[in-house]
Amino acid sequence: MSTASDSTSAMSHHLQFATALSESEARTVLFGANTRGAGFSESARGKAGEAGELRTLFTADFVRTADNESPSLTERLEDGAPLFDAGNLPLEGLSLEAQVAAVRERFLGLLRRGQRAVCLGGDHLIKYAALSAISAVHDDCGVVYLDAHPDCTQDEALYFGSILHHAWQLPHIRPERTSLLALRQVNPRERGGLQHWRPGIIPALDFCERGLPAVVESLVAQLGPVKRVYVSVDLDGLAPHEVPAVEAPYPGGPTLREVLVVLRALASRYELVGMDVSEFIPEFDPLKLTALATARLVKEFARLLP
Ligand SMILES: [Mn+2]
Repeated sequence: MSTASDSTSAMSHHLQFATALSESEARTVLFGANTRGAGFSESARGKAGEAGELRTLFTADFVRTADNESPSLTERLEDGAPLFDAGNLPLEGLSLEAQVAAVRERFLGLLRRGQRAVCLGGDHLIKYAALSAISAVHDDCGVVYLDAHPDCTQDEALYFGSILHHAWQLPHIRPERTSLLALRQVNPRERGGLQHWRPGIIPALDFCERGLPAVVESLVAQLGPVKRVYVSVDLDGLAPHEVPAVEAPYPGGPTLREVLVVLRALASRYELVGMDVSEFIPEFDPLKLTALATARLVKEFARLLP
């Protein structure tokens, strides 16, 4: 832990890969939003979070720093010319509602200008904020929700376990246009939410049992006749050996490579309007594996073309 904390002073506030000269000219805009207030899971790590021991570091800056220290082009040797790094939203001291409103507003501005928005959390609050902005701007947008968990507990309170229960009550976010990608850890209350809302589901085992082309085929079928797609990433959706620094790791997820292949296939069929990435805990990332995986996801996403 001391290693991670010691490096805070040297943290970068800008991703050097992002070389667009101004936000207005950029095709994709990255911003950090360290939301806090979505709660913590029942896991031991979650309990540490509740006790205030976690999340002292600014996640987006940790990702930027790791990538700047180990810089690279995308795998197709592209640079970051279409990507602008807009820094971090100031959210310190704001209520849960005010944090959601601020992140939603940032998404709204970018979506309305037709720019692709990428938000690094922060906790699950960014997901609800993003989806409520999507619902306000687009009536034809599907959602790919990469997560080991379904986050659809039918609960009045907005927290990490009820994000989709609330999002599916928004006018233009619909369960029949949502695909839960790599689902594999569901509790009985969440099963009740799944039975109520009936979203599309791609179980994690589909990645090996049916293979990537079949996964893409199922995604397309589940998203229905949409033109656009928004991608919401809980890092615990990925295989934890590649992305270990999350609060609720659960074995058996797809690799980063598999997810990048799926995203590439989606980009060839839909306009990808944005992405959020949440639940990264820098204190658990001494090798910076999770940070580098997150950075790669952002960089490849920024260069995905229709
Ligand atoms: Mn999750």
